[in-house]
Order: sequence, then structure tokens, then C-alpha cells
Amino acid sequence: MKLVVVGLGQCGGRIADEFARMNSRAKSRRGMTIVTGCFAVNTDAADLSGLSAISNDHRHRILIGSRKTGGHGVGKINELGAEIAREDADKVIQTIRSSRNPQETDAFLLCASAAGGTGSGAISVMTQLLKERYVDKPVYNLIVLPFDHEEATEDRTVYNVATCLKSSYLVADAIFLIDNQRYIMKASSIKHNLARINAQIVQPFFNLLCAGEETKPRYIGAKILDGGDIIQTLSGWTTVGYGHTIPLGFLRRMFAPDRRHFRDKASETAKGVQALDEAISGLSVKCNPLDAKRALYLVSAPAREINVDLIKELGSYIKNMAPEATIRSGDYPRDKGDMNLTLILSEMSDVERVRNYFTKAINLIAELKKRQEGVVSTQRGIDITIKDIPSLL
Ligand SMILES: Nc1nc2c(ncn2[C@@H]2O[C@H](COP(=O)(O)OP(=O)(O)OP(=O)(O)O)[C@@H](O)[C@H]2O)c(=O)[nH]1
Ligand SMILES: [Mg+2]
Repeated sequence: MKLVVVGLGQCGGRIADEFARMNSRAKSRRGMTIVTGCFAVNTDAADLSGLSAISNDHRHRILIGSRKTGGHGVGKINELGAEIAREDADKVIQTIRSSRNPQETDAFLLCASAAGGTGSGAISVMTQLLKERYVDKPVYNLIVLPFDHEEATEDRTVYNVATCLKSSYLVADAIFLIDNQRYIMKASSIKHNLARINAQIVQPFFNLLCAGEETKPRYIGAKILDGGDIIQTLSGWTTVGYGHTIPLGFLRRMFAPDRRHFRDKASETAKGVQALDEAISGLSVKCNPLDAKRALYLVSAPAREINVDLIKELGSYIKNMAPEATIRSGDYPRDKGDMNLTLILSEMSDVERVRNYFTKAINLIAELKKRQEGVVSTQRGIDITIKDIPSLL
């Protein structure tokens, strides 16, 4: 499957940068293109300069709203982010359109954080406009939810997240929810942390996108998972997980390369289940798999480790976990390396974290209204007394 990736705002731009890096890896290691275009759009010129993998020119790093912001961002006001996106959308879409033949692309993926200003405001607006221009291509969103501490210190966080999520839900074909808090590693510094988090966010997409683009016969699975399967799976609130195991069998094969021990088969199935467990416990947002209406998994491993029992076992494990889901699956044999698994749960009827944001935002709006009324009446009070004071002007 081939994507055009557009990162909006700082967080979105950095994730898009990570997708550009992933595409270079796909090109150099596997000779294939999985990202046909990668763009960063921002109101902040400095953020755009901080990227490294996205081509360093104005056709790929697109500055918007510079007349309004002077190139310094929108300072968390996501309404302003939305307004600027609307005004400059033609410039962005024209640039995307002219850079590559859009027919080569299966879908768009727009990435942004929900808590900031530029990305949070722009993502739904850009999604809507892209959907109008490219009626036959799905437009997906990847939305990053803030760390817990950001919510505690900044009222605007809850408001931005709720308005961003609601607006995107109205227009995007599917929304990958990525909860920063679930990726946090307390020991490392923030910058290092964010880079690591971004790499982890993108990792599950590597094999997922490569599998359907594979042309070498020895890497074609018994069951190919291609772009059609992915498009059929993605709908509404979506979560993604990734699990992997170290290649344990390699020692045994080193000492007895031609003999396959009967235990290998059992241990391969166990490894697959272990990778699946890791993918479930590391899902990008906390959710209940029972609420998923669609699911997909792709297992990738050295060809000799993929067997019918493994696929059967994984399938029934997921069916038990998400009994209402239509499940699609595939295998992607490789020469060597670990066994890894990408899991997607989609069309979630409920995601607690999203629901909480909506509830908190409703409470916050009511609270702000009360506060505002208080302020207005005090001003009126001053205004009333001020008229009796002589002015020196
Ligand atoms: N995972 C991840 N989260 C990030 C990254 N950079 C910022 N964030 C999160 O994104 C939110 C802040 O949004 P930004 O993307 O910086 O905001 P913006 O879209 O550039 O908007 P303005 O700066 O207000 O114009 C916070 O919740 C951060 O924790 C990143 O590289 N990776
Ligand atoms: Mg910014």
C-alpha cells in the first residue's frame, strides 16, 4: 500500500519525517516505495527547519499563515490553526498535487497532535478538503493525544483535544489514536523520548505497507495482505499495536541446520502468541477489543517459522478477544530476523480516553462560561464607578 503522508504542526511534521525515514528504509532494503509523497505543513518556520528526512525545499516543507503569525506558530489557538489551513489550503493541495502523480497513491495519511494549535486546527480542515478533491481516495488521520501532565497544567489542552477529535471524526475515514502517555519512558530526556516515541508510532506501518507491494516470489505470503484489506479494515476510531520476539530458533538451526525439531513448530506458535500479546498490551490507545468491529493482523517472520498452526492459533486468539470483529490477516515471509506482528483494531464503538475528553471539555466550557460571566460583571462594576472619576486627558 502506498501513502501520501502530510504532517501538520510540529508533532505531525516530526511523525511525517519518521515516515520519510521509513520509506528510505523500504527503498534501500526492499527496493520499494511505500510513501509516494511526504510533506510537512506548519505555521512555524523554525519547526520546519528542525526536520531531517523530508526534502528540504518549499514544495515539501510548506509554511502557511506567515502573514498572520510571522512564521511563529499559533500559540495553541487551534481555531486560528483551522482558519489559516482554510485560507492556505489551495497552496498546500496544489503543492501535493504537483509533486507526484496522485494515482500512484492508495490513500492519504494526515498526522498531527490534538493538543497543539496548528496541527490540531488544521487536520480536520485539510482532511475535508482532500476528500473533496480526491473523492476516490480514503483520507486517514493519525492523532497524537497529550501526556497526562499537559492536561493538568493547561486548560486549552482539553479544549483543543476535544474539538480536534470531534472535527476529525466527522470527516476522516479512520483515525489512528496515539496516546503519548502510553509510550512514555520515564528514564530518558523529553527530546530523546519524543524521537523514540515517534519511531515506535511508525514502526507497525513498515511491514504493513510493504507486504502488499512485494513482488519477489520468495517474500509472497500464503495469504497476502494488501492495500484492499487495509482499506476495508480502517474505519472510525482505530488503534494499532506491534509485537516482536527475538529469533530464538537460530541457535538450534545453527547446530542442526537440516533438521526441524517437532518442538520448533510448537515454539513458533508460542512465539507468535507472545508477539500478539505484546501488540495487544502495547496498543496505541487503551481500549476494549470487544468494542472493535474490524481487525487486522500481519505476521512477519523467516519463511520456515510461519506455519498453518501459527496462523490458525493467532486467528482464534483474536476472534476470542474481539468476537464482533471482521478479521483480516496475512503473512509476510522474510529471509531472517525476528517474528513480528502488527495488529489493528478498528471501528471501535467506544474508546474511554476519547469519551473522557468530550466529557471534560463539556464541563470546561460550562466552567469557562461561568468564569467569563463573572469577569464581565466585574468590568461592568468598574465601568459604572469610573464614570464619576475626572479624567486628565
Ligand atoms: N509523540 C509526539 N508528540 C509530540 C511531539 N512534539 C509535540 N508533541 C505533542 O504535541 C502537543 C503539542 O503540539 P505541537 O505539535 O507542538 O503543536 P503545533 O501543531 O505545532 O501548534 P502550535 O505550536 O501551537 O502552533 C503536545 O501534546 C506534545 O506532547 C513529537 O515529536 N512526538
Ligand atoms: Mg508549533
